[in-house]
Parts: sequence; C-alpha cells; structure tokens
Amino acid sequence: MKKHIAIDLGASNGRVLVGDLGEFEVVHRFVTQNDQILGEFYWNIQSLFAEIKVGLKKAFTKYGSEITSIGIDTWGVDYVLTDAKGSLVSLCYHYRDSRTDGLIEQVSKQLGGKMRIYERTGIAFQPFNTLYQLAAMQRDRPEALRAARHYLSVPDLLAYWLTGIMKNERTHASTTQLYDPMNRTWAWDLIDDMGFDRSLFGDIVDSGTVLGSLTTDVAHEVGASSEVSVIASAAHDTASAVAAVPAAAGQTPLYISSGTWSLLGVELPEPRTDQASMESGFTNEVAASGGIRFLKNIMGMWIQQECVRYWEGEGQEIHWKELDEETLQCAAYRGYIDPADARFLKPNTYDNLMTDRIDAWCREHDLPKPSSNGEYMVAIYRGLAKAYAKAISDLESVIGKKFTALHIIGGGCKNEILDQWAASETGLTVYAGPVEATALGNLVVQAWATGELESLQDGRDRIKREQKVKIFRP
Ligand code: LFR
Repeated sequence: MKKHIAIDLGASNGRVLVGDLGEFEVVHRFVTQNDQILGEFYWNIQSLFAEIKVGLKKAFTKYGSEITSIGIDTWGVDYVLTDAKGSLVSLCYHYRDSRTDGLIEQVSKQLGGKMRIYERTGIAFQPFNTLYQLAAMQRDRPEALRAARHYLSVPDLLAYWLTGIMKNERTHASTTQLYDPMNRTWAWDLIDDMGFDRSLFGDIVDSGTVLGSLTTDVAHEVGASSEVSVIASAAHDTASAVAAVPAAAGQTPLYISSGTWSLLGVELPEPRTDQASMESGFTNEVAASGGIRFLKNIMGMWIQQECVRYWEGEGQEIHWKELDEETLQCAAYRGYIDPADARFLKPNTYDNLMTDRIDAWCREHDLPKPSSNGEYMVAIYRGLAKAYAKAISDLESVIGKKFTALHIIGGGCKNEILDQWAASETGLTVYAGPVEATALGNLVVQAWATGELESLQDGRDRIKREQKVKIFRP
C-alpha cells in the first residue's frame, strides 16, 4: 500500500505520522503551544505550522517518494478570519478563552431560543462553539470582523498555508453550530440573524476531497516531490478517530474517543434534534462518511492534565507509571468529582488551580478532599467512569438501544485504570485501542480518497485485523 502522512493536532500535543494503515511511524511529536497574553488565551498557530513542517521534512527524508498524500486533523470549533489576501485579522483564540462566558444565553435569546438553534444545527450548547466565539468577536472587535473576508477552521488554515487553497472541510464546519446537517450547508438563516456576513463562509468540501499540491516553497522546504497531494481528511479530530473504531460492518459501535475530551457516542444515518437529545447534551457532528456522530462531550483527561501541569510547575517530577501505582494504592479513597461541572473547563490560573476546584467540589458534596496526587487521580477517574455510565444510560434511552460493549480509542485508552473502572462502572466489556485512532482515521480517509480502500468500512476492517486492542471486563 502507498504511504500517507497524517498530521494530527490535539489540544495538548501534535504528531506527524507516516503509514499505510498496517504499519505506521510517528516521525515527529510536539506540544501544541498556546499562550495567555494580556488575559486572553490563544493558540500559537505559527509555531504549530513550523512544527508541521519539521514533521513533513522528517517524513520526506525517511520515506521520500513512497508518500502520496497528506491530511490534517485538529480539535474542533477553533478558527481564524482572514482578509481578502489571506492574512489573519486577529490571533487564533483558544476555545477555552473566557470571552464567550454568558454568550450561550444571550445568543439563544437573539436567535429565538435554544430549541431553534438545536433543530437547525443539532449541536450541543458549549460556551466554546464557534457561534459564540464569533458573537464575542462581533461585540469586542467589530472592526476586525468587518475587515474579515474568509472564515477558516484551524485545519482549513493549515491546509491553506500548505497549498494556497482555501476550503471549509465539512466535519469541522459541523462543529461550529452554524452548520445545517439536514441540508448539508451553512445554516444561512442563523448566520443572517446573527448579522454575520454570508460571504465569510466558503465552499464546504467532503472529507476525502483532494485540495491540491503543496506550494512550491513548502515542497522545497520539506523536500517533497511535486506529486504529493493535500487531502481534506476528516479535519475534525474526533471524526478521524471515529473512522478508526475497530468495529465490523453492520454494527453500531458505542465508542469513547478518549483524549483531552472523552467523546462518547454512536454513528447515526440522520441527525436527531428532538428535545430529549438536546436536554441530555448530545450533539450531531458530521462523520467522515457523511453520516452523523451522535455524541456527548465529557470532560476527559484535561482535568488530570491541568493537575499534572500544576505539580510540574511546582517542581515535582511526575512519572506516569509511578502516578498510576500511587492511584491504585489510593483506590479506597471514596471521593470523586462530576467532570461536567463548568468550573473544570478553564485552565489553571495562580488564584484558581484545578486542584483547588476539586477540593471545593468535594467539600460542597460532603466528600473527603483528596490528600495526595494519587487521591486526586482517583477523584478524577472515578468521576469520569461515573460520567460515562450516566451518558450511556441517557444514550440508550434516547435512541432506544442497549449496548454490551464499549470501544475506548485514542491516547486516553492507554490509561488502564480508567479502562477498568469504566468497564466496572458501566457493566460493559471495554475494548481499548487503537491508541493512535485519530491519526489512523486520518490515514483511512486518505487511503479511501486515493482509491486504495473501497469504503471507510474497509479501513475499519483493516484496523480491526491489524491494530492491538486490550479487553477489560466489568
Ligand atoms: C476533541 C475535540 C472535541 C471538541 C473539542 C473542542 O479533541 O475536537 O471533539 O468538542 O475538542 O474543539
């Protein structure tokens, strides 16, 4: 099989991977840098582009002309606006920036209520959705919004910087809460009612669309041949991950794409925008296949990552293996948090640390507060396992289906404590793996686009055959 490059950017780190589904190699890993500048929270987008080029160079140095295409996926909802010539009109905000606080209520009123927004977009109400980010821009930086001519998601922008071609990829567009999954186009009525300029929103292309080749400059810089094409893979990372769930044809696998977030759900042929789906917090994002990822955002490894970042900042050396051992020794500690509590969404600040928020939650719920790193981890993992169980029972009642198995895919499935606790709390058999689901899904979409796979299911079949999965029983 031919080789493809998957550029896969998550909220904590990114990787550039070369592979052909059976075998792959991560040639470059890097931290996805962000910065807090004068109280606002941004992605360091140029450093991400620089790291991508480092990865491409390593890939082409090693695999040269075996490589036929490149695809990019990133986290959802974040974007930039450019002027007519493609320059950014503002920095690239991080979705955890506070400027959208309170905007769900305000925008919902302006647009005639939550039910209308949900019926038109199917997207669950998260303060970071692109809709609220653009509303904040309209309020705080109207001149910048007026200067803007193009909306590009983060992966659309990175593809543009590689090729000079601007398109809006569909799975990512669907995360904005300005996309209409029934008519498969932008939700023009909401865009009009918000007073956004329609011309900002460009052509939407399907996952698997060949965008074009690298610009001559980039090709030269990274040592690529001119035949390599850049493909809009499933540009939303979760859509890529779901494309790699190792499930057989005809199944409706229940999955958690586990990383900074835990995205729990199923695939459905059509969106579900009834009241029960809205009230239980389910979202309808577009899948690589064009179907619907009906899923719930559960705060995932983020809470743990912020605790560890704080401890490391205080000079503690954290080794994951030791932390896991300590966590297991603390399993008798009975505290836990509700990861859905909004207080856990934002990054540490010196006067509002994640560990303090966990203490406060336990205090308010008459639970003992954690007294060691291990107990903090217990509180987080137990809280996550309980949140998974609740989301699965909500899902079962909304779609009227019972599950017996749960696929946990992505980097978070390396956490075997959580895999086991998830099995025990949900009563389901957990299949953990593949770890690199997102990058593999990205490769699958490219192999499908270039005609090496007949269908996305063929990709899943190969992953099922060739990638390692660990089983955890309740
Ligand atoms: C996961 C993810 C989720 C999205 C969140 C914010 O990486 O893409 O699907 O809701 O990040 O963009």
